[in-house]
Amino acid sequence: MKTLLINPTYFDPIRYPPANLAYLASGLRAAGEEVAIIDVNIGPRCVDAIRAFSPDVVGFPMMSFSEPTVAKFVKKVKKVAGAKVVVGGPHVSIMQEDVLASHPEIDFAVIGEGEKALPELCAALRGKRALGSVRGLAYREGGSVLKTALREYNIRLDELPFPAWDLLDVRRYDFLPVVDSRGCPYRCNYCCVKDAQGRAWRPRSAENIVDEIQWDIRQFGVRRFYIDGDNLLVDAGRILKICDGIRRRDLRIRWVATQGVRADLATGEVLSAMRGAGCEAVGFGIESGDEEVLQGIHKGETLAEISSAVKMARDRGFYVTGCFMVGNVGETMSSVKKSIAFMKTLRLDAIYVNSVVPYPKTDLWEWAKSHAIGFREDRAFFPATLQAGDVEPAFETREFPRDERIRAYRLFLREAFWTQVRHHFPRRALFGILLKGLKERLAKLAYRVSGKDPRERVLKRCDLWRENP
Ligand code: B12
Ligand code: SF4
Repeated sequence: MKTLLINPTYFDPIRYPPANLAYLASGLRAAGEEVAIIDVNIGPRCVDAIRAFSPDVVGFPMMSFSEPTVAKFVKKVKKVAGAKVVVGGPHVSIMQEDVLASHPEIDFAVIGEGEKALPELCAALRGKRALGSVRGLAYREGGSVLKTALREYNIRLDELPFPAWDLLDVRRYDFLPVVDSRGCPYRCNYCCVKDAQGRAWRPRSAENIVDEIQWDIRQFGVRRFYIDGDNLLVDAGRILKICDGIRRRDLRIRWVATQGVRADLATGEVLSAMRGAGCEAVGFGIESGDEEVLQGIHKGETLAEISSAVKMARDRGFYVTGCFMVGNVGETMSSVKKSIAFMKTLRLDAIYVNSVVPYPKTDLWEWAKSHAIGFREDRAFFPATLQAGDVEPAFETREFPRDERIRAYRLFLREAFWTQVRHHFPRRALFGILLKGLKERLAKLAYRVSGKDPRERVLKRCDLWRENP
């Protein structure tokens, strides 16, 4: 059985290799299945490749924000290949059988991890087992959507084969991801990882991670990596061992941990070890500069912990990034001003500001359903999370009405921009910030005029996306 995996999620200008699909492909290969991957970010000529491979099954990953994009791709793929279509990924694990109910053109939905479920589905399609025996599967039968027993999040990550990067042209990407763990025990109100990957933190061993990095260097000549996991530092002993392994094996890599680093877990010892092992950038999800808001969103961190972690990282020469949110539970214009004031004290190298979006089934989503005014469950606002333009807030509250939310968001963006300019002046990075600011402004203008995400141009380059492929 031939399975083709297609990455429909578009990025611009950085290219992130699809770790999800590389893992799925290695799972399929381990089960003796034939598999190929197409990334629409890389290969604009997909139609010929699909016809040449002639797949029996085509798989797409689906996030909440990419649901409409995937739905459109599925229709086109059906025209070109006529294969069975299966979707998986965070949005599917969260919405489960609802995904099939909303998209008649999709045949199967895999809920949870796919490395074992996908080969089992292929076996079922070959008639070797019953569909009903594949755990974590939603499928159609006699006009209704059925769901099998859920699959537990219990894959032992060290036992998985390394991601099948050989199926992608790795030279076309900026770096390779290393998925260090799955699942998260924390309870941030806006986060869906508990449903997407499970509540328990499942780490890979330090040795297994360093083996993978060494294998990537030997096989593909790659020396730039990023940590693609949610919680790198939960076990301080493990991260120290990872750094020690990188140094002892003399791997000479450059890597970044711009996500997955919690400020409350970032000790001086851990940060020094990371820096010594070639880590150049760390990023903190700061979210708010108001202690009460931090508590309200169950971040489990204090402003003092954040300040201290950022300072320790700066002192060790990291490029330090920080992400903030505007409009969370309990937020008002005055708390946003506190966030701005806090942001200015941190001397961050790069600052990202997002207008809050309640993703399905998160605590924030549940809260918004009962407390917020004008909460739109239709998810049509998801493209807004891509920072493409001035964001229409997903909801408003009496204490923080819509117009004020927009004003606060714009104010934060402006202050973040000038804070970065002042911070980098007169260093070379200043040029990059100014260029980024200019590009963002043009993108916003295009967004406002056309109502379309300008970064769709990545999709438009792809022949499968264009009408009548
Ligand atoms: C790395 C990462 C990124 C990276 C790169 C993403 C990439 N494509 O490689 C960057 C930094 C660019 C990024 C950006 C964003 N991200 Co992000 N990201 C992640 C993160 C931390 C890890 C994803 C990953 O690679 N996991 C490792 C793989 C192996 O696991 P997996 O994806 O779950 O895949 C498994 C299963 O889901 C399943 N599966 C997946 N796909 C498929 C397909 C098929 C056919 C099958 C059968 C099974 C299957 O099998 C896989 C193997 O077991 C997740 C958090 C998380 N833990 O999932 C957030 C996450 C996916 N991101 C999220 C968001 C919101 C964003 C942004 C919108 C943030 C923002 N405000 O800008 C942007 C969107 C950018 C864009 N254009 O897509 C949300 C999505 C929520 C949702 N409901 O959809 C998540 C879940 C974070 C969260 N806590 O809420 N992200
Ligand atoms: S935001 Fe990060 S720390 Fe918080 S629950 Fe999600 S994955 Fe865990």
